[in-house]
Amino acid sequence: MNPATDKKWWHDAVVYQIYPRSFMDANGDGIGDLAGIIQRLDYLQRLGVNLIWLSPVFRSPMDDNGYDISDYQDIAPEFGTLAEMEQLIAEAGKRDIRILMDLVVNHTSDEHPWFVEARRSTDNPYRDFYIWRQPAADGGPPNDFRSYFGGSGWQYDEASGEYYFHQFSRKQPDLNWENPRVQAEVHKMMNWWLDKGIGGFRMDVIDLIGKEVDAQIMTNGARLHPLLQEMNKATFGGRDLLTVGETWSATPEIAKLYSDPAREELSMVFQFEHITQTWDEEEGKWRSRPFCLAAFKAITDKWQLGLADSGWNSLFWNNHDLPRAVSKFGDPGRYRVESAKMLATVLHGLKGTPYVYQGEEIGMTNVRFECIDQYRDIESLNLYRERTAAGVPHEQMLAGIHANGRDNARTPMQWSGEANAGFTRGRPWIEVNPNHDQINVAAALDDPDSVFYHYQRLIRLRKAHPVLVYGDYQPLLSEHPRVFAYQRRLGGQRLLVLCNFFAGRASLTLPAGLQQPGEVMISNYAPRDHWRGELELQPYEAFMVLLDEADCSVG
Ligand code: TEU
Ligand code: CA
Repeated sequence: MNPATDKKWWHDAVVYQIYPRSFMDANGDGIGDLAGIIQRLDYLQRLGVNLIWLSPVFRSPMDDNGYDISDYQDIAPEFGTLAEMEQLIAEAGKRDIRILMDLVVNHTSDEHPWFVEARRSTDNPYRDFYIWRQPAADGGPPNDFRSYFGGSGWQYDEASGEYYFHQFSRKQPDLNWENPRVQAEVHKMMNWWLDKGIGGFRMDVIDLIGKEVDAQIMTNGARLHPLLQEMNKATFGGRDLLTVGETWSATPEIAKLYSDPAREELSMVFQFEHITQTWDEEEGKWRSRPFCLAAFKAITDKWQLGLADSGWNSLFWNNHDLPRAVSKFGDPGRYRVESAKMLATVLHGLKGTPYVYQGEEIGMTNVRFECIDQYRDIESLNLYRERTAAGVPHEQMLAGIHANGRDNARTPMQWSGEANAGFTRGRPWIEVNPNHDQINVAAALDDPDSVFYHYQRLIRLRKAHPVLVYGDYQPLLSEHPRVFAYQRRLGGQRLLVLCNFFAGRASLTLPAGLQQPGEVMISNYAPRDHWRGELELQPYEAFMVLLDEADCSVG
């Protein structure tokens, strides 16, 4: 990719993800809404982000908090109205912020008119919008595919005596993307939103739409990339927008298929290897494995170097499905501020587009509800029930939910130390994290040393320094057990990033060629005036140095 010729407006952008149900409640019903987001746009402008990834706000029975859509061209009443959505797009635009809508088209809600029609009879014109199969010989599900949310992936339909397929909840039937009418309807809907001036799409589990159900091939089916090329041509292609696909199955090679501009598919994808390496082989996310820096380094090297020449990386620590960054990869206790800043420095120094999940910019942490009834997430509740029924001890499942459950990300945004963290005047749909008295936006804005201003500075640095956007990535000190270090090089410019991932001190000596004078761009401790000889980093110490242009070859 030649920065001179292939520059994109979003190459130096930073995206902020909003989970609308938990961001800001303007009308006191305890549920976040569009009016609440509009109220907080000045805060996001102050942070400096350029795009908002808005998790679904479409009409939905909320079986999976909006990832089960019953009308793609209307807004869920609890979130607001179409007029408010258009106002959000306009008000954000005034602040140079564009909106990415969440495109959830691997499945719809079972209350979507397409499915209501499809269910009427086997010869209904919408029947083939979904995936139906005869029962197996024993009258049971056609095969043993398990839903991600527990139970079989097949739901029996009394009326027709057939089963329909759903990879998520039974209220999220999978669409049949082999049906050209499905493709055309989705393309029409996407253009309807594009005509409203949005900045692009985040695409939910997009690696699943090319599935071959009878062969139990769910990800990376043969039709996947042709479907995305057709979608590109029929909708956002040629409109210079940002599109990012959620692809749990991607490898660097596959990611290049999606994000090589010459292939006219997507701008980038979310890959999750740095997340799943913290999951147990057997139990998956329901049993955590300790964070392994060596594994994280290897994964980061692979993706940074793998997409160096073509394609583009997305960069994130957390989102609405994942535990909070500082709790997962840092220290939510004594070194919460230092480790939150370290994680931000590591991520925003890499090549690709950084994503900030709401609350990450103030160092919000995981929550530990002691009672399963305090949880709301369909995945956690379903799997808790299924696994404890199968004999897994309550304590073990609760520990899994404490570590990796999705509600960790979904407790209300902490705006102040007041009641309900200033999120609502009503009763929040899910309890607020009790530590909001300490961790909240008001306190962060009052404290010049807060995590907020560290994110603000990183976002500004990305705008000011092309080396942070286009510089080649080069790992350093790869064998160091406690420090993650790398450099970015663009022309004669070299930017050095050094990060201690642990609460203990860490000693290191840089290659001679990097012990050169330079300017500390950002640090979570008092800036150092040199990095010659043996250095001893403080707990979670992290800093970036722009080395002087003089002779900077690696020793
Ligand atoms: O997520 C896909 C997905 O597989 C995760 O839901 C799942 O939780 C996994 O175990 C990671 O923790 C997408 C959306 O991001 C998620 O919110 C939806 O629930 C899901 O698709 C279905 O739309
Ligand atoms: Ca509300």
